[in-house]
Amino acid sequence: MIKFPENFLWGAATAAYQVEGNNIHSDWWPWEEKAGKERSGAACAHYELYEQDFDLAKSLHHNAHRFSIEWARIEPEEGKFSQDELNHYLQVLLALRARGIEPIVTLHHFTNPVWLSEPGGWENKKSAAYFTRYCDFVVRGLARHVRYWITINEPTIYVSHAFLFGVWPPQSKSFLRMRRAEKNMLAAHIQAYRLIHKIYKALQIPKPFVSISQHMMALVPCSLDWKNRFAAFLRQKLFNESYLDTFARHKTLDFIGVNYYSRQLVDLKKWGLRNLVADVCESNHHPAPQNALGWAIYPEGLYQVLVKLKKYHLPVMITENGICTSDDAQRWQFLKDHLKNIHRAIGEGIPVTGYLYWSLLDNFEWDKGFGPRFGLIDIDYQTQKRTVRESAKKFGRICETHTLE
Ligand code: IFM
Repeated sequence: MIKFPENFLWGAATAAYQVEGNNIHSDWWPWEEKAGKERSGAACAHYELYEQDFDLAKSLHHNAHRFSIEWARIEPEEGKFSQDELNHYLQVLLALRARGIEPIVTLHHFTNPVWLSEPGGWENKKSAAYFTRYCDFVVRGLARHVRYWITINEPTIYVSHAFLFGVWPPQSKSFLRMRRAEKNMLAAHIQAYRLIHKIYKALQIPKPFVSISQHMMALVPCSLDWKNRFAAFLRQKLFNESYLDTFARHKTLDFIGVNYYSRQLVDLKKWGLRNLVADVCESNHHPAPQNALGWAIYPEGLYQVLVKLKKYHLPVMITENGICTSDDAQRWQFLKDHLKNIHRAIGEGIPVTGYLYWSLLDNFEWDKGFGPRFGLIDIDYQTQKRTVRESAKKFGRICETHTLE
């Protein structure tokens, strides 16, 4: 039997664009059409059905829930802020609080208002200032109901997919453009962090906990050959730690939000900059089960990632971890195996304070559309009917007892 701390936060995460539906002022909306992708449309109609969804979360004994605010709803036109939309998110917060669920609120989760994408999106020198101005409006309005803020979700994934690999809007394939966006995102977090603390101080309410959600991969050398170990070390610095290092230097992290899904088997084919950062093993040396998107399932990687965070001396929250699969027994196995590895890390002194499964609901998986099923709760997209999966009920038992039998 494995026992987790009594004050542990248990729950699940979502993101506005993936569940709310009809985010017509966001850059992904016109892009889906232009790029010929599956349309997000009404998604899970969570914008209307959030109370029903939170009832289900409560019935599953969740005591925490992460969701995001859609910037384009709050500021559909540059400089014009919507009090009605802010009020919607206030109602969302009150609905969580009324059910005894602690909200963890994300301010940027991959999408931007269309008006921002036109003058260059995150490449625009003013983007950090625009983001901070939006945060100012939101945080002033909601501060009294929120203790945990995530400024930006997975900034490394966002900048690489949007500006380097060219698979997300604005589909750029340029290292320089990625670096420009990255610089602005780093500045955006630092400015937002300071602003949020300033607002709480002015309102004389207890200090908030502010962080980012950092996507972390277990970087495993395919063989113990020193070249592979060196490449894995370099990738750990670049992909997993560089943003955290910058923010830690600026003292702008109150905890570390970790999103963990998979591993990368590092196998250097030859010396070269590209090879150092991108070569992976293509043979079946270390077979692992996979999720529906073909990502290797590697629970011990979560332990490996967590112990490397010791040097930051900060609390850690798992802000995402999950599997897309049509086999719900596989989801339950995934959950148990990852929780065991978190428990092991806690035992070794890593102060993990919470676990948020990705995701509460099946949802719109970006350029992959609605195919991948990550949810604890199944969505019938024709009828918007919710069905709680067996794995969710078993996870709910852990949330209730803080114990994994
Ligand atoms: O769905 C995404 C989420 O938006 C960010 N983290 C990874 C998830 C699964 O790909």
